[in-house]
Amino acid sequence: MNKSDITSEQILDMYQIMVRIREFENQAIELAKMNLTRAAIHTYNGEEAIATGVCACLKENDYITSTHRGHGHCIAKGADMRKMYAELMGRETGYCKGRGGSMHIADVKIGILGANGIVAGGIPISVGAAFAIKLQKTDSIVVSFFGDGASNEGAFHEALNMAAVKRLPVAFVCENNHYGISMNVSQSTSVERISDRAKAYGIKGLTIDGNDVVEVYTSFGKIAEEIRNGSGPVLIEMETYRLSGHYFGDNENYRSKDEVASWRAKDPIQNCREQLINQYRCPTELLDNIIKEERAHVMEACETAKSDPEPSPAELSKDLYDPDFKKIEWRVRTSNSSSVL
Ligand SMILES: Cc1ncc(C[n+]2csc(CCOP(=O)(O)OP(=O)(O)O)c2C)c(N)n1
Repeated sequence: MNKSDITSEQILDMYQIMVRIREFENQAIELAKMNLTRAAIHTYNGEEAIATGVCACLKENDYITSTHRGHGHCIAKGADMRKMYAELMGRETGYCKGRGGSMHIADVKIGILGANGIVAGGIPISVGAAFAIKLQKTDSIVVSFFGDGASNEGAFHEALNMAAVKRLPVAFVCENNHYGISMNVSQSTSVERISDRAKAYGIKGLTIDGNDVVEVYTSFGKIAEEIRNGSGPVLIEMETYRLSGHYFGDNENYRSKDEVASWRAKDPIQNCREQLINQYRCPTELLDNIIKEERAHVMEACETAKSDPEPSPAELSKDLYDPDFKKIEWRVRTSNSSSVL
């Protein structure tokens, strides 16, 4: 699909998802301020166009792997926000029964193979899933979301090589928000464009504007079709910026206020809103109502999760270890052999 073929309804739907993600994140920050969250919170503010535009091209039986900054990917792929908030707050009703927190949200039934606290940890998982799809001969594809920092990890390079050798149906989506915690990409990365790294693996690489949801949707839509038709893996760098700190509590002393302001002017939600108003004559009341609706929707999910129970102390270790693991541990401890451990 070209940009000119996209309808105002499709853009409006994506605007709504971006607003949902932003509202979710803003409320997550409020929970962190109230000390109700149980682990670090890395918000996706400013990067919403990527998860939204990419996931709008996916089917339910397509898969994604995510990162420590994964709330937006999960929401765009259809995760249940009440279960997400419950997980953030350590409640029994959360995605991991409150044992995992923000960085461990997964919903395999709808193709979310997991957020991941290990930088680049999701990339090899996406390659494994793509290998399974190839063996099963279905038309699903996998999208691996990761940051610019992750592209300097060994796992990224090994995974791209393996995916290229096997021509696997996987899209590597690098969210280049210019920082790995406090380090600017120009100090950490050997190439001008992260997409240049595709050449080393003999695959297609391209860079697009990750703050323009229409561009993400149309460019990624073409790539997704190519991958579905057997092109093999593609590396797509999407340029963006995180408007909030690396995590809740970051003092942000590694970047200037002017730099943040220059990217705030390129806020993907505001961009999309302006496109809808100026190019499609969309009434502002309609867009304002979407914000009100999504805020109410998010608040309802949050308030319900807040009143959900915490795990009982007696059951805290339940579901953390494989029951067979304990058996092995017991056998080792009671063995007479001194060479076992
Ligand atoms: C293997 C590993 N190394 C280091 C860390 C600590 N860490 C957490 S987030 C992060 C920065 C990641 O940067 P990037 O991949 O660009 O993602 P972003 O935070 O910008 O979304 C680091 C180094 C980690 N979690 N895992």
